[in-house]
Amino acid sequence: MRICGGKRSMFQVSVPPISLLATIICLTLPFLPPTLSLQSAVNVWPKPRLVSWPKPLARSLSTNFTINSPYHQNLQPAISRYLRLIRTEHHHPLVTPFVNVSTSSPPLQTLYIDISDLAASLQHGVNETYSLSISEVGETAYLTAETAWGAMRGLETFSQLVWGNPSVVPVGLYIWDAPLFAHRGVMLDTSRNYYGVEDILRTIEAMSANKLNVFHWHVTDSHSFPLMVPSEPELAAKGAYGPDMIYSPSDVAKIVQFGLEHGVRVLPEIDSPGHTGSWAEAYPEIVACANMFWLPAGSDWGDRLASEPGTGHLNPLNPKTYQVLKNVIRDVSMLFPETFYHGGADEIVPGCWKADPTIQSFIANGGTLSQLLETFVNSTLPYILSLNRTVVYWEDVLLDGIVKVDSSFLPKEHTILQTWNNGTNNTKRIVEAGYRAIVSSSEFYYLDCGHGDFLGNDSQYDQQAGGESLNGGSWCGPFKTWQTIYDYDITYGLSEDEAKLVLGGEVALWSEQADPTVLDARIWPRTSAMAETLWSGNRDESGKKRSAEATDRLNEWRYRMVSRGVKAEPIQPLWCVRNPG
Ligand code: CP6
Repeated sequence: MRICGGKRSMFQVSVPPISLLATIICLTLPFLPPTLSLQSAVNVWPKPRLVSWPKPLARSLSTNFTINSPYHQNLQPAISRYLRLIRTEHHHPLVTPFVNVSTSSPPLQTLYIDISDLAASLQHGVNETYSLSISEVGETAYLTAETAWGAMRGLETFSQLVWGNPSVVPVGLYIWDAPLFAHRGVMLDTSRNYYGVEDILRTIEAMSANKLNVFHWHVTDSHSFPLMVPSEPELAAKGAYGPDMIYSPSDVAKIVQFGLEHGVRVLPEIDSPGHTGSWAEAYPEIVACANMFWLPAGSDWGDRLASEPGTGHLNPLNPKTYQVLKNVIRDVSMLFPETFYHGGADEIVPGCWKADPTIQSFIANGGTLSQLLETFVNSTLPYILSLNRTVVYWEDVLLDGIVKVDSSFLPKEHTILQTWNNGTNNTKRIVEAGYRAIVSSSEFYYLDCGHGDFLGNDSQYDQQAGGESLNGGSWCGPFKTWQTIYDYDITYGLSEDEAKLVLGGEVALWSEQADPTVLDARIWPRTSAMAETLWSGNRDESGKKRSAEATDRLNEWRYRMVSRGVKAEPIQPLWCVRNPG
């Protein structure tokens, strides 16, 4: 029987699992000497691109270890944070590293940081390369980076190399590291359920520990409007779940600043024209079919009112729509320095627009729903570009079967499409059309599915949907394991040139069935799997998928994340640590 999925590295002595003894071993686990298996002391997640560590040597870290770096406004707080972590973490590995701790070398005193371009700002494509060298002798280690953001990545690596009490660090070590993909993100939906600022900060901190660099904030949707937009205060005042469930401008500033100090961009999404039911609390006149549910059983997708109960679509024919939306876009671009602006544009449901009388007469006069979407895009996209932003939309706007726009409405150099359907097929369609793509294929990167059916099998909504339900039903698919996420090749089937248009990927946590109580465990450690694949790939030197080898490393990393305050869920019983399979 195979219980543990790991594959030990060359240093490890494997002990075959003996099922009969399992219970006894589990009971006596805390008393066993921690010597049954051995693991490399260089256990960095995501795995660096190049590690040279010819001899398993380590030496101690001075108790007054310091970090020396040129001044940089956002790097400075990161250094203070890492200094505290490095001095106090005293990580106790699950598996004792195989290493010789030198007693003759002096303790490591200083990490010296050298940065060539201190002015580089945190934006898409910024250089995150770093190299780290810790010699066998001498009191100083060196971290060299092009930018402050690369230095932050290197500091994270350094912090993961330190373990034990008193602390030791591997020496005779050289690491060169850089990401394979520039865009490595987590999308969080704060509309279906509300998350406090602290939950978001904890998520950003854990992201930076995994070398992820984009927090895609799906802040508004049909179910609530929790963002205080200064020039449209009624949207949140009426559309949020409550006065204590609103992100104020100072909350946003705090999150953006926290992101800067962690090398994480905060990319806002104001989903429209679909997914805007909550806007109707303040402005019912600009929202079609607000709060209507499903059409009767048997109706096809084209006649549906909703992608899920409680929908609403902005009405592209009402001038007031653009007055409100442009105020929102302008304020959002002032609140978020990020140069990408996500406009949503997913899941236009024909029946919703068709329920509106003004739209009915537009259609009666020969207008089409695609023309409506084109009107909407043409009335908002140029405005977004005028604010020096690059627009991100969900793929639907170009690829949807029923309501989409002609590609002439989406300038290729200023529009990025985020794919979520049909795996790599849709990625290919996007890049073949000449657009840059962000990959969030739901079959791999949607974290929300698999924990039941929020509509309920026999609810009136489910009946009206003809038995097809959301986020738990068959089309949502099974729970995505970390291996499923790890093994996904986001550029599969693309030519070299097409692959260059794939900026990277994002996992997505839609929150119909998630809130702060489950946040950490829903995201971690599965998102760590994507983090490694996008940073250094999912294959070993021989080109084979390395998820088996990654198991023990991920287990160890998950354990370190937990001790750093992130409630990442377990991927194995502790028993597996003692009985590698
Ligand atoms: N909300 C918004 C959602 C989803 C999307 N957009 C969604 C669709 C299908 C699944 C999960 C989530 N809940 N605004 C799609 C981009 Cl399975």
